[in-house]
Amino acid sequence: MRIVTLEDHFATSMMREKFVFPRGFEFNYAERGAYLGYDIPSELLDLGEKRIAAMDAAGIDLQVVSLSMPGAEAFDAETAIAIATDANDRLAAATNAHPKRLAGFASIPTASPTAAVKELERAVTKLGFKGAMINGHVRGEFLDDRKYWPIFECAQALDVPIYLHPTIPHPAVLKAYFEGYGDLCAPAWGFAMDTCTHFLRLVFSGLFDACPRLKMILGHLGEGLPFWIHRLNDHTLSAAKRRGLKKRPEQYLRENLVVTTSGNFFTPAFICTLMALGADNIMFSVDWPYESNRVAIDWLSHLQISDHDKEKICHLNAERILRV
Ligand code: GRE
Ligand code: ZN
Repeated sequence: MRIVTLEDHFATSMMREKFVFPRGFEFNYAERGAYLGYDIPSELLDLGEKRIAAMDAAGIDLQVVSLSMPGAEAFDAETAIAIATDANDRLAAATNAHPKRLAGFASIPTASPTAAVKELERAVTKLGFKGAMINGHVRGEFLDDRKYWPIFECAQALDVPIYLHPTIPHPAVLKAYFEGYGDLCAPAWGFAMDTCTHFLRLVFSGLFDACPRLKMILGHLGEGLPFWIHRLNDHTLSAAKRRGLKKRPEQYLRENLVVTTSGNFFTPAFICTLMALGADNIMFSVDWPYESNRVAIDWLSHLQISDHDKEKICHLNAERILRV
């Protein structure tokens, strides 16, 4: 069975040199790497043989690769343009060298929505990328702000998805929720909190009424949102009307959201996601190199679902939504 994954990251030296982790953010690359059995920072820098060897060892056919968190979102417009352009050019060289094994999601300089639209167009139409990955808030600003909507309008017009990826929680949240508990602020919990809240702000802002065909991808089994659909919907029906939304909140989660399995290889949570969203809206993914290709594939191979659902999750949905 063809296996496509779409939350797999790389890093650039330019981004590393320019980024300073904020006080209070804790993620221990060395500890995580020791647990997984390889060095995360060096795997992130590879866009060639080492990456493909690790895919081969697990049986992954195609990775849709993206610039790692924090991505261009963490920078002012001028720096973000330089980082995104450099990252996209490097990624395009890799996808051109290995067109059957690697594809790309664009990095876009969100701090300048005009430049972000231009770069998204270039990445999709000239570099052959499959969509864009946005790493959460833009230095504390969420994308429900109307000034960012041209990016979503552009994605809808190009018929490509936007992958909303976690980032370091908003500075105020980092302080209020995680001071003294920094170990919880990243993949363990803070990433999901920040990303779910961001996605729900987009829903309640009316973005998906303005862009009804836009597909947004959330990783980590939808960051937990499938578990919340009933309670969320039940408690916001009148709020949604008051805000002038055209549909019930849950409808946007069914029509505009697709999720991946990245880094959430937990069968009870997967079954909930499958029941809540259906097999057409779930795509297998890993989150390399923060997660192990082998662990992900081992989990997948033990999933007791129908062959047709597995085909959808492993490649048919990605082929439909990303045209890979
Ligand atoms: C991820 O992509 O899931 C990730 C990062 C950075 C640190 C940890 C992590 O981008 O899991
Ligand atoms: Zn990731």
